[in-house]
Amino acid sequence: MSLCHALDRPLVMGIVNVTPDSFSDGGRFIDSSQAIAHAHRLVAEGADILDIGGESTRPGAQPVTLDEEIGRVLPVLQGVKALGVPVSVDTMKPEVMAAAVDAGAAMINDVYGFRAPGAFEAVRHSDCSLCIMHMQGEPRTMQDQPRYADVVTEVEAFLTERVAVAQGLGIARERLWIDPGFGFGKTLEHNLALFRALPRLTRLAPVLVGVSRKRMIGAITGRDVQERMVGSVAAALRAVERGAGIVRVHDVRETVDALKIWEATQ
Ligand code: HH2
Repeated sequence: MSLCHALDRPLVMGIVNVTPDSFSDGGRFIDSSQAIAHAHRLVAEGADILDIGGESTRPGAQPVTLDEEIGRVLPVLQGVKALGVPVSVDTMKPEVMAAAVDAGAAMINDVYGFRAPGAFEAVRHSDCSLCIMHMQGEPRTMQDQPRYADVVTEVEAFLTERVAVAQGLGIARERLWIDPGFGFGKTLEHNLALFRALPRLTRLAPVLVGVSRKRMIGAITGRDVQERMVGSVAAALRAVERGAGIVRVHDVRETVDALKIWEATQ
């Protein structure tokens, strides 16, 4: 199962973290049965896709070993199959990608933009979709001092190059999604410039936007991480208005409601 581009409406991707240190839900779903139960809830709330992640990419987060990550992600992937919704796996590791593809993942979501040696190759011979995200630096240090001469041009150039590499390897364009990577080596100003540039980025490929509960929402609203739902829903709505095809969110029920109103009032 892959996520084809011919979407008649924006899709809501529900976040399922299987990590002890994800920034926004503090490891509440480290146990796979809890993660599976959470996934069931998100689908009942209207999630169109699930995004399962076994390694936190929170600024300052520590990397996890390959075995640890596979041990976190695969049981959850198997456990949510019966739900019948497409499942994305959020990973930077080619070995995890290959295992996820074998286990039936519909999308591989790589915040490192498939730059690890063997990453594109791990998904190439499947019909799995790919989400190619931009990140400056690496998670541990990316927020130290992000710098760009022109953030939009640089992010666009990076994504253009990655899309070309993927296509050069025979990965069909219809399988590719891009993501400017909000908060990944970016200041608030960088994030806002990229947000404004979403219509421009959609000319390259369909865009996935992940701003849910992030620091930029906190910086704008002055809210702590557990109080960023309304800000996150507003941002998701704006992202969709500016052309996002998928929004990656924690608060599925609220985002789905907001999008229903948006669609009904088009
Ligand atoms: N953000 C996070 C993780 N994966 N993938 C995409 N495509 N776009 C994003 O913006 C994105 C992502 C943030 O990760 P983490 O710090 O683990 O927090 P959470 O998973 O709770 O959002």
